[in-house]
Amino acid sequence: MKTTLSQIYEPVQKCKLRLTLVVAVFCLLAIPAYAQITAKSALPEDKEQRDERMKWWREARFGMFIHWGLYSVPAGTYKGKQIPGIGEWIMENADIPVVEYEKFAKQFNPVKFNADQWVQTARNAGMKYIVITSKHHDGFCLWDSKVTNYDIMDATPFKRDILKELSVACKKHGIRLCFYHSIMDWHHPDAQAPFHPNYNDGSRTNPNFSRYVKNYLKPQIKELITNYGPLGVMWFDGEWIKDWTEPQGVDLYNHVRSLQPNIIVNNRVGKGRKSMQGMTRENYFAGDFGTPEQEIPPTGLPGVDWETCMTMNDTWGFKSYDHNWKSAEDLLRKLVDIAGKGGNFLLNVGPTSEGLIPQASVERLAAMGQWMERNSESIYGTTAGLFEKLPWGRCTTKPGKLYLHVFDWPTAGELKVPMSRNDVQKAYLLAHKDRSELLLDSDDNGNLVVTVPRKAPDMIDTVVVLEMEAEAVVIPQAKDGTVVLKAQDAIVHGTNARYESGGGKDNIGYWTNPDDYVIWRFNVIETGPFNVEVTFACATGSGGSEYILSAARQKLTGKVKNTGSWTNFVTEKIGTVKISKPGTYNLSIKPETMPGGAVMNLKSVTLVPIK
Ligand code: H79
Repeated sequence: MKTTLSQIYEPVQKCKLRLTLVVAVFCLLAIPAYAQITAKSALPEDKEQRDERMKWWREARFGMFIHWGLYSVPAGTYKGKQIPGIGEWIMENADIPVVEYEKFAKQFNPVKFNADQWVQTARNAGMKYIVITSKHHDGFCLWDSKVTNYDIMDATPFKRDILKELSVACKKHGIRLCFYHSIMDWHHPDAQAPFHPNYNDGSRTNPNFSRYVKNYLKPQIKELITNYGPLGVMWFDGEWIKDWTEPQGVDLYNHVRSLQPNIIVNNRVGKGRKSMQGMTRENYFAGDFGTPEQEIPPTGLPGVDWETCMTMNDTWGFKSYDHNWKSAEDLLRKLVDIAGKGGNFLLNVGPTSEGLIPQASVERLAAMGQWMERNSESIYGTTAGLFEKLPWGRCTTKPGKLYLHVFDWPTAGELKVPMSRNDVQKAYLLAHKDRSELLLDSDDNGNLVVTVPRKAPDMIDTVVVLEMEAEAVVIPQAKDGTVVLKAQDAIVHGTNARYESGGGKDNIGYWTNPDDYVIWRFNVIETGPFNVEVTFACATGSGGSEYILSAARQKLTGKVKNTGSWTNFVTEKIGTVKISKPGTYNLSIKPETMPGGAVMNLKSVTLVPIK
């Protein structure tokens, strides 16, 4: 019986409705390929259990792929010829016979390999997990496998269990260890080895393939899952071969989960993958997440887990002459683009046969790490941003927070966001330690306008954080058209200024820090020009502060005069503003200078319609 995700998650009677909804969403978005990934598991699991299992992975957002094996020895060149294609496919692409390829094992002696260094390189980049090739298509194993001698201990001069050393280093540095494992095997006689010179021949089968699965593939997976501590992910690949079937995929999925119930398995365990887009075609295939390869889906889908895997140059396994590196800026923006769509980024390195991650990769990872050090809050634990398209960049979100990732900095110093000013409590630059607040306003089209520095603080991606207001107070316009903004309704930003009342006071007082400012939000239905009147008090000797009053994106300047005492309030007209569209607006008062000990006691601002 085929079990769908809906059936696992919800009572049976709801199943049809949910499927209809899912289908409706697909039709709306017109991306039928991006179907729900399903864990068709013999282990019953409800939504809460699945969410719990996927939690660390969803929060991690950024991982390191490591393609390492014998192919790093030829490094893209065979018998003096540069072989086109991805480096780890050289055995297939150069038609190398098994016995010839095996000889690379004797040359594989990566004495410069340092597991600690690799893991630190990943961690310093901001990566939370590592997926290393326990075995790639060529069949060579990076650990001491009991079912073969074609491994690091028995076939090479190196004789160190690479996976063991990595598992120790990962544990030490708090990185999740994960294994990539190829189902396809060009070395095993019961798998694709006899297909030489066409190991990847999609039309051929091996009559002994099930023997390979039973006596070799599954025992190896058991070794990997039982001997290296808790693993994050089993990442299968090479599932497209004709011999591999969906029932075998389900069986392997359950084999893995039965050995470590909390492990996560990619969708290439089964036959659901739709080409390199990597997502699962329908609701009926094994695997926990989709695996777009070398591409970023045009949009994400709510509730669908996926991870884009990608190379930094044009190969996964090391090729000595591939210098076509993506820039650090490009890679970082890809990470942000992916996070903004709700996916993970699995970024590849292909170490050399000496055991070193190429310097070009190390440099790019370091640059990404520098940005992550200041901005990772906008990546980890975020979900897809609210906006599908933003003209200047991307957006990620967390409860109560929106992270605006600005790639193209607005030269006018005003960042426009297609949302209501009313929904936002405050804004600041994530990388600025003091988190000083940015002015917020609305434009005539109802866009939020964030006043930002004129020069981009970060050329690659400046993150502006919007904190969302819990409850929005919007002051209504009175029937006669006036808008009265009282001190007690103001949102006060800053350290000292606050509302005070009693003893003749009903005002914003203690305004002794000129960086403090106040904002009201108000509604206008009756449009037109308004006189702006400010009611304030200021003790003799403290006068002279100048301030900017912004209302509906117009700016007025005011100067506080002495009124005799802190409770002797006077009303002054400081100018006029014109509001031509009904809507919700801001009015803020921000000091420019404060020659005395305080700015003023501010009682109210009134907009009086000019009839
Ligand atoms: O390990 C790296 C590569 O060696 C391996 N996957 C990454 C993570 C890989 N990349 N490309 N390929 C394998 C080439 C496979 C291409 C195809 Fe197909 C296999 C074309 C047809 C069969 C997969 C299944 C893509 C379309 C259908």
